[in-house]
Amino acid sequence: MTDIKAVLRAQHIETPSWAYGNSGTRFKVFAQKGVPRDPYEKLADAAQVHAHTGIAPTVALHIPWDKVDDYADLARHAQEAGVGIGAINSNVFQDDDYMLGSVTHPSARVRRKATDHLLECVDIMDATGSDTLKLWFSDGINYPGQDDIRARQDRLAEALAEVYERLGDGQRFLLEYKLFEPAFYATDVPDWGTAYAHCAKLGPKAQVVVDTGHHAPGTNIEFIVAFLLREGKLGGFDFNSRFYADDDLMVGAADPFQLFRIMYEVVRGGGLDPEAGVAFMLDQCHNIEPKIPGQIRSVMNVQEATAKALLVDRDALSAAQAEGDVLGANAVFMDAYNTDVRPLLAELREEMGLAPDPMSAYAKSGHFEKIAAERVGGQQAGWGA
Ligand code: AOS
Ligand code: ZN
Ligand code: ZN
Repeated sequence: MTDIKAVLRAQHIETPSWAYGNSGTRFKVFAQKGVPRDPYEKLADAAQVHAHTGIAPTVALHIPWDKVDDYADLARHAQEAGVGIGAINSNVFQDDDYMLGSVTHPSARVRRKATDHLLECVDIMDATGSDTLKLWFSDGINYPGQDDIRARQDRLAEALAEVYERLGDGQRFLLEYKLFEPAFYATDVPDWGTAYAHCAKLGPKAQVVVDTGHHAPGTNIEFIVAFLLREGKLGGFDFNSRFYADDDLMVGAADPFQLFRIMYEVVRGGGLDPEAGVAFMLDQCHNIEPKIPGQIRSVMNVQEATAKALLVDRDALSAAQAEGDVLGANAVFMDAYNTDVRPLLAELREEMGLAPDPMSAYAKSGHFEKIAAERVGGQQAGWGA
């Protein structure tokens, strides 16, 4: 039988630097107390999440939001704080130049500028020791006929190939897809199939990242996860919750059952094996809730769903499936989902030398009061966004 606690101890959930900054919607960004003023302070906040959960040892950076002069120094600082640098997220959506796209833009000059930024992100991976580049393109068109859909695919393929060539040993890129927004008529990487096709053509260092908020309502995300894992193309997740669009709410908040179903396919496909290289990242914004507790709660939500997925009695499930016992198979699945795993996780944390409840431990730690007093003028997550 699987040693569930050992698997849960080994699971790593990566928090994003931008979750610690001020955020909001296009209507209003709400400034909160104690928000980091620079990338160093974001790392310090991420270290708090790791200190209380024990399973969030890396932080994703976003360039240029986390731009510093010396990335090696930033990585050293992270290590001192008790965390490592995770995925490097590129940004080819924020400059005026990118109004009509970045790597798929009709102008060769803009495409060059965008690709150069992606290559610069690989330099930053070299300097920080990060092994993952995350690519999300806001590219697309708003009106039929605005640009040539097929030519844009050619331009995308060309840029991806150049970045792929630049990757060193042990480095990879993850290509993210998104149904719509900011482009509304035709997005250049709208779905997992498009991302998969580009990655499959390039080779093993190109994989797909599934952002759970980037699908049409009703999409069976766990099917996508099962398919990509089977093909060795599931590079990781950007976890969050959605009710309507790309809401970036806390993972597991809107639909914990969906998260369980996703995690079951991860377990079933061997995706928790560190060798599988599946990165469990959060991509969230905490517009109205406090940020560090929001991240702690999110890490716990992923952990709870993972524990439930590990509890599925695989032998009983296989037997019921083989017999065509529809209700029996479904019952095995639901039994696991309906199990309260919180006592198990509290026990696990105590075995790891942590407080059983990370939320109350953080609240009692006095960290928030300290940063609220010390930090004045916190940064916006996506400055200028
Ligand atoms: C955008 O919708 C995506 O989810 C990206 O992952 C994006 O790169 C991230 O939000 C940081 O900019
Ligand atoms: Zn994302
Ligand atoms: Zn998104």
